Amino acid sequence: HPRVFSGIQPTGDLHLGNYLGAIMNWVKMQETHECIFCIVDMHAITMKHDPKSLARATRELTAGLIASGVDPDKAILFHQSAVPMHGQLTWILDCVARIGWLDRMTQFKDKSGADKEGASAGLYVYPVLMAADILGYKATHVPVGEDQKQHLELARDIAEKFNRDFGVDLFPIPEPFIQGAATRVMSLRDGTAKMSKSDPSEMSRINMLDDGDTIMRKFKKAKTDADALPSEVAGLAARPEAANLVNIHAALSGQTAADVLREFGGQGFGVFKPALGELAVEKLAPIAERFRELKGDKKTLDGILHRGAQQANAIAEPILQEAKRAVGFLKG
Ligand code: AQP
Repeated sequence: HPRVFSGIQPTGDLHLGNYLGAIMNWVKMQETHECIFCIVDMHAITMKHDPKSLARATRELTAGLIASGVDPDKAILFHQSAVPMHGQLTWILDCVARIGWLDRMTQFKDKSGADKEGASAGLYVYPVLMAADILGYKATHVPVGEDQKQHLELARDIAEKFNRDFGVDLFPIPEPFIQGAATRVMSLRDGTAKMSKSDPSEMSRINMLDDGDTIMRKFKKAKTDADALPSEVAGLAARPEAANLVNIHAALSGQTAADVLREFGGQGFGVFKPALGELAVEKLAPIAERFRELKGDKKTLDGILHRGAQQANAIAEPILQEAKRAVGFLKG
């Protein structure tokens, strides 16, 4: 039966790319599907991190997700390290995945930078942990941004190989669910780089907690060409910065890019940017306000995560047992 799994790392502040590429879809899907949303703190330690910040970031992200509309009464919301399956299934899947497969992962190449030898082994097997996250719940649909497509394909390969190698039909092959008008939100400074928390320039991204003035300023200063907006989507083809702003508008206003161009085609950025800024402020300000109310309430947040972890564990534990049996481990 259909089951949705998706994860997000508690590293840095939520930005508009996370919201439009992932979280907005989570909020929609929780109305129609069984959903499991995971704060992937085990993924967050693959890079150098500070333990105190990680604990704070995990709570803050919980608050941020709830403020964005994730409802712990409709979806399971928990942190990864609280459910033992993630680590245990990863080991089994490490032995299924091939080194050649991992060598092709572009995110490792990007994140390990120049010093590949000095990167953690965890960063290298990161996609296998992600496969365990998904397969350990027998998830069928995984809403993600486009940047995660390659990892999802790897999870599919691992599921198929596991089923084939052990002659079982244990893991469903998960489908990526990449949807919305902004599946790849780009930097406001460079229309060819994705908006990301690790970009050193604050002007490159809209943070979910930016105040109204900051949002307006960032959009007004966003890099663009000097031409007016085209009246048709085809006219955006060689204009990555313009395309990005139009897609952001479309995603925030719940329209298509064509709709946005029907309204703004022929207008210059002097008109479009402030309109986009105002739309973003209107959508994001209530989220930021709810976030501020929630984020100090440690007890409530920890309670939500604890309950979510119990619910997640109840689903994952029997699946882990099936996987252990399939590879030939005796019952403990
Ligand atoms: N720019 C983006 N456009 C669309 N979707 C995006 N996502 C991230 N950036 C964009 C989606 O957000 C979800 C959570 O991703 P994550 O926790 O893995 O965050 P990330 O990819 O590490 O975020 P960053 O900002 O991109 O971090 P760095 O800078 O460390 O690489 C995922 O569904 C992702 O697709």
